[in-house]
Amino acid sequence: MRLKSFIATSIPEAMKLVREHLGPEAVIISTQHDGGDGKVKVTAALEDSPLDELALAGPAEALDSIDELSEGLDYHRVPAGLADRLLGAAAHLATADGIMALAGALDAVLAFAAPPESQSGRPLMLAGPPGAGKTATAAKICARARLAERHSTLITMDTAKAGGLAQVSTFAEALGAGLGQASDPEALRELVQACPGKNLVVIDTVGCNPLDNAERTRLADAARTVGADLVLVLAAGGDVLEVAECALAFAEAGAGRLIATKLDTTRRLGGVLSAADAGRLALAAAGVSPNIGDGLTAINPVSLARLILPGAARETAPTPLAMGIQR
Ligand SMILES: Nc1nc2c(ncn2[C@@H]2O[C@H](COP(=O)(O)OP(=O)(O)OP(=O)(O)O)[C@@H](O)[C@H]2O)c(=O)[nH]1
Ligand SMILES: [Mg+2]
Repeated sequence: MRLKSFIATSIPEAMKLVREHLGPEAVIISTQHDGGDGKVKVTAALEDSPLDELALAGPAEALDSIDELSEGLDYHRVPAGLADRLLGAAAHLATADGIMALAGALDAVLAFAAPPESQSGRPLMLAGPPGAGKTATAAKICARARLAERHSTLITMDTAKAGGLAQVSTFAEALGAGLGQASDPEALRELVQACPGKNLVVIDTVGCNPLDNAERTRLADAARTVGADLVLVLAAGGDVLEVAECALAFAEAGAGRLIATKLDTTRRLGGVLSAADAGRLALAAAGVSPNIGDGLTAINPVSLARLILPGAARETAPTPLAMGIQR
C-alpha cells in the first residue's frame, strides 16, 4: 500500500491532487485542517497488491489506527516526508492497535540503540550545541553505570567555561566517578589511556556550533584520536528543519547515536524524530528530568510510540513512568 498526503486550499482541490497523483483507485484515509491558514490535508492510500490486504488486521480497524496515527504525527509536527514513510510502514503491519502500529513503523523507519552505558568498550564522547544538556547527560550516564555497579571516569573537554570544571567535579564526586580534564586531543589521549580498561569513559565536550566547520572538525578530530563513539545530545522541541540540519552536521562529524534531552519540557517530538531521521542516528536514550539520579531513560519504539500518540503525549509529561520504561 502506498500512502501520500496532499495539502490544498479546499477538499475538492485536494481530491483533485489525489486523483492526479494516485489515480482513480486511491482511497481517502483521512481529511484534516492543516493549521490555522484554512488549508486542508488529505491522506490517501493506493493498494499495490491484494496480498497487502492480507497483512492488515481488517479494513475498518486498520483505517482507524492509521487515522489515529496520522493525527498523532501531525500534532507532533513530524515533517510530511517522514510522516508518510511512517504511515506507509504502519499500514503494512497486522495490527489495529495504534501504538503497536506506530511502534512497528518507528522500528522500521528509524534506528534504536541500547542505552549508551551498556555498549562497546570505547569511550563515549557527548557532543551537541551549547546548552543541549551534554554535561547533565554525561553525569546521568555515570549514574546509570554506577547503578549497574560499573566504575566510570568523567572527562571534560570544556575547560575554558567559567564554572565548567566545578560543575563536572561536583557530579563526579557525588557519583564516585573518576575525573579528568583535557583541553586538546593529545591530553585527552593520555587521560583515556590512563583509565582502567574496565571503566566506562564518558567525555563531555564544549558546546559546538553545528554551522561552524572548524568547530565540527575539532570535535571529529578529538573523537578520532581516542576512538570514541560520538553521541549527539540534542534538546527536544525546536524547529524540525533546524534540528534536522543540526543532526546532519553532527552525523557528518561522526555521530552515530542520539540522546534526546528535555523531553519533559516539550509536548512535540517532531524535532527528535526529524533529527534521528535526517542524521540517520540511532535513538539511544532520552533525558526526562534535570535530576541526575533518574533523569535519563532508555528509549525504544514502543515507549516512543506511547509518547507520540494522542492522550499519552498531550495529557501527561513524559516521565519515565509514562514512557513505560524500566530504568
Ligand atoms: N528539564 C530538563 N532539564 C535538563 C535536561 N537535561 C539537561 N537539563 C538542564 O539543561 C541545562 C543545561 O544543561 P547542561 O548539561 O549544562 O548543558 P550543556 O550542553 O552541557 O551546556 P554547555 O556546556 O553550556 O554547552 C541545565 O540546567 C540542566 O539541568 C532534561 O532532560 N530535562
Ligand atoms: Mg556542559
